[in-house]
Amino acid sequence: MVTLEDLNTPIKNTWCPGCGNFGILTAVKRALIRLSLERNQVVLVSGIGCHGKIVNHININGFHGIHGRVLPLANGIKLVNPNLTVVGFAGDADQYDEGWGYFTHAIRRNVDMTLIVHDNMVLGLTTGQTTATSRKGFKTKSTPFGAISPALNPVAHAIVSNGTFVARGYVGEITHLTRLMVEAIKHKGFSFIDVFQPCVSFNKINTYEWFNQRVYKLEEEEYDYTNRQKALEKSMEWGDRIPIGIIYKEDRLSYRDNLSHIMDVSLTQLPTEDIDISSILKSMM
Ligand SMILES: Cc1ncc(C[n+]2csc(CCOP(=O)(O)OP(=O)(O)O)c2C)c(N)n1
Ligand code: SF4
Ligand SMILES: [Mg+2]
Repeated sequence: MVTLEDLNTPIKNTWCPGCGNFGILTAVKRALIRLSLERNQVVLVSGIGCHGKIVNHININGFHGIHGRVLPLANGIKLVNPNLTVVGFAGDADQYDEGWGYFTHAIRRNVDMTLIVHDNMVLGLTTGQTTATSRKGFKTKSTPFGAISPALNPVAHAIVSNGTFVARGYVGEITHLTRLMVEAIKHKGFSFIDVFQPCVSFNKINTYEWFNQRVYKLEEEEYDYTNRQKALEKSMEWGDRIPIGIIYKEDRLSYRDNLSHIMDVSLTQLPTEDIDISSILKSMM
């Protein structure tokens, strides 16, 4: 069984002191240990941004991909080797700006993987510009008069795109976030968690203090996450009170399960000895 020490790496961490990414890192490690997953059963994929460095700090197979392309990479890995547990880490600009199209379709197809979005409502690595989840009026160096468009709502969008596991977490609630990650990874189908992850350097509005004053746990109220209509309503709650927890969940066949009539073995199990690709390679020269 994997221990916390097994998961540590010697790579120097360059996140700013107090960055919300540390909370996500701790929660993921705890979740992987709680699920008793062995290292060779898991693949982590990340995009470009401060969040993307997370794969450097977990001693597990990791693919640091390109900006906005966490989902195509993660989906490909899962489809060729369905025995793997695949977890993607994306930033809000990464997923909700550059990677938005992939988001909708991975949800709709119900690919069996987990997507964790580090939602700090800003481009962190590029030192502070607005993203699709920056609130209207949010000022940065490149938008000194404030963002002019309203923020999109990824949680509501995931529900209307027929998502089967839609959740929201907050790094200020690490035990709760760990539980969410455990449930998300166990879910058979596409599981998505939007995680509030304060960027202490470039988002001085959506701070720990800001979230602490607003965030509440759905588990502490009477809430039925299997009711889609109610979930949509809940996903739109924003202001003095912002819910975290599983917002919507249902069971549905995953993308690959729907293809079982044509894919009874994984590509990684097919024999390769008799395959000769030299003529294909030649045609490309
Ligand atoms: C294809 C491509 N477009 C743009 C960039 C420039 N770039 C680097 S990181 C980044 C986004 C960072 O924001 P976010 O995804 O929110 O991650 P964070 O740094 O906040 O974790 C961008 C646009 C890039 N590296 N590649
Ligand atoms: S710039 Fe923001 S998101 Fe990036 S490491 Fe620093 S605090 Fe974290
Ligand atoms: Mg960001």
